[in-house]
Amino acid sequence: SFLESLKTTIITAPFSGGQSKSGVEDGPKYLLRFGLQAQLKELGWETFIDEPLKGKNFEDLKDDSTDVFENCKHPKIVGEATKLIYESVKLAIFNNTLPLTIGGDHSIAIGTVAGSFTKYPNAGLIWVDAHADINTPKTTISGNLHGCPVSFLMGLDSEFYPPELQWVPKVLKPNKIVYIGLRDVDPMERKFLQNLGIVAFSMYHIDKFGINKVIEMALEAIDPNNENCPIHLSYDVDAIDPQFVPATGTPVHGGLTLREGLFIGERLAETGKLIALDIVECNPSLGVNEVHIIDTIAAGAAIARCAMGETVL
Ligand code: Z70
Ligand code: MN
Ligand code: MN
Ligand code: MN
Repeated sequence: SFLESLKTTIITAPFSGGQSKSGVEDGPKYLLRFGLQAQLKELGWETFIDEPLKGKNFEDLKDDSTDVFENCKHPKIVGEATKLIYESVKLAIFNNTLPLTIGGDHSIAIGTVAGSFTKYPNAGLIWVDAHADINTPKTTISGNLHGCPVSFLMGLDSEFYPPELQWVPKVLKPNKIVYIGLRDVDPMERKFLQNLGIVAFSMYHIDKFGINKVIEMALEAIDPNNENCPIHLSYDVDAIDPQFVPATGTPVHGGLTLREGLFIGERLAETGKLIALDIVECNPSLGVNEVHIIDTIAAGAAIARCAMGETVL
């Protein structure tokens, strides 16, 4: 294992500037109120909390209509927030703790992955999501930067980046990321996946092979020569079907069952290779009723626990 002992830093990332719906910034508060920290302690983890965005009011800054770059919305606050998260993840990981970053929208992974790969340059990234999040400032149709984190980490179309995001180290090679759960991919994103030869398992592959086989293939893809590469898991809860996880910004039908979603975490815990974990896109404001909110937050917390070693027996 890459950790000397079970120590984790829960990094709160209450940020919504990567997309247009408000409420996702409340994800960390709800996950903590649900008891996530105590649940991890129960699993034997010594827990620390870091709040890198504390004292910042990014919500108000979302009204700044000058914070645009071409079609991209809010590059300034995304650049500033992700830089703070990057520093926090680096500190956590160099202090021999596992950074568990709780979002917030998925733009925060710009900071988390840049941070973890700074310590572990040969790491592999497992991106669990309905979406590929590999648009560039040139290809994005929505202009939402939560649809772009992977491209910044790879340096795709890098001559066309907003100045506030030029700090991002280009740590990710196409053969070190693998996707699980895709079902809503933009045409230009699909081109990137094809042209770069990125290994991606859509819902079609999960139906065809089953989730266990898909994870085995995913693990093989990011570490083909069995070099004990560490793993960063970036988990967008919208990978799971909206019947189980309804309170999220971009729900897409036909997703993972809750069990398939948790199995990914359980299987990764079993590898002993996990070095960083993100749980993103829990948006309590988008629950139509209380049950939706509880189901979504409970699922987010359960993913974290499973990936951090919870077992039934
Ligand atoms: C689309 C875009 C996205 C999450 C939506 C959607 C991206 N490809 N990611 N919700 N979590 O806007 O670029
Ligand atoms: Mn995502
Ligand atoms: Mn998504
Ligand atoms: Mn969204």
